[in-house]
Amino acid sequence: MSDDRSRFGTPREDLQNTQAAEALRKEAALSSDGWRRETERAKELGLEAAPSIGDRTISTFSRGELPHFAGINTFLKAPYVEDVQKAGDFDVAVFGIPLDAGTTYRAGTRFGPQGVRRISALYNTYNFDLGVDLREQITLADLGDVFVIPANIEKAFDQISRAVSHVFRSGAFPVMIGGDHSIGYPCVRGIAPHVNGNIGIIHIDRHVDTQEKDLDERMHTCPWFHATNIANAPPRSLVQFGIGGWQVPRDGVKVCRERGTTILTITDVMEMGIDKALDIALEVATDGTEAVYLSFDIDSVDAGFVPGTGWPEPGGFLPREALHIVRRIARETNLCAMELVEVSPPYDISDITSLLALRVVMDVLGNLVDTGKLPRRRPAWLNSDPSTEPWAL
Ligand SMILES: [Mn+2]
Repeated sequence: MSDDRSRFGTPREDLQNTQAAEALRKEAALSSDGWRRETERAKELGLEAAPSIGDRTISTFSRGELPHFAGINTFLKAPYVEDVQKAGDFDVAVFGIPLDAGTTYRAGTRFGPQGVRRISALYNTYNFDLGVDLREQITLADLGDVFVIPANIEKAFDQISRAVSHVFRSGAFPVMIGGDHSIGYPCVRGIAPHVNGNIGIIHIDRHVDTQEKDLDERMHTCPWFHATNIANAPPRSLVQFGIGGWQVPRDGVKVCRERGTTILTITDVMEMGIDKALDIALEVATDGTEAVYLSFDIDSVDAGFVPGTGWPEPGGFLPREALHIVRRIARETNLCAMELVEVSPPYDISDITSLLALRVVMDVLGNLVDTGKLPRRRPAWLNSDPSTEPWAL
């Protein structure tokens, strides 16, 4: 019955140029070599399956992606690369920054990396609409977590800058999973000395995060005050997208006004249309810069979708708007690294906050692959041996 072609459909003429039609064509062109290597490796390390198992790609011990509910949850079941000296052997290096010392209300972001890794078991490496398969097209490592110092935020910052610097200079594309938003400053500080030229920062958030201190320390309300003090991360190249509501401290607003950062509220984005707003954001972040850094705060999304965060605020982006935003950022900028912050699993429900955070990261990677930006050649602006050590800035 299934071979009776008289029962098959034919693609409609008027749907030849849809994303779905293109997705079907792209899938046919993808390799399956990575998958074959993974199943061979699983059999070698995890034994041939019992004789009663018909599918001979299955092993006795689970050693790869399948089954999704089994195994040890690294990010997307990527290899855990214990030796960080090997970071540069991979196109993308994901690592966690489990810090919540910078939170000022709900804590719990120290469990953010674990939450995102756990739910990442749900995904495979292929995305239908993009027509990409990360396993076939790039190499991905999970480097584990930075050893943060929970009782001393400045020492934690030094550890974070050192870690980010190490990964960044290796040439791998760094993905940092926080952690609260205070990590934005030490992450940029770890990158800045390695970029010959200026860095633009695209900050997706409901909060400005630009005050000098909060509760007498450099908390999660403060990263962009300090990051934009770095010589090659000027405030004129900082875009703050989605800001608004009842949780924006006036001390931070004053700094934005004085330094001339570019802010677009949710209402601005709605009124001008998301693509026009993005045109402006991309222009500000790329004008006169060599590379763009993406800081995505999960609380930029409406509180109804992201209960697992420190300062939930109603009225933010819808999930598919968030995905559209990162799609365009990945496709249209010279993205050099990203951070995903403020996922707090103790407040989450059914892992939905972690899942959206994961999706944001995955969509950035997928769009970088789809546009040929990953795997990347060593960028001309990348300086692996700067005269300034980042933690000394
Ligand atoms: Mn925020």
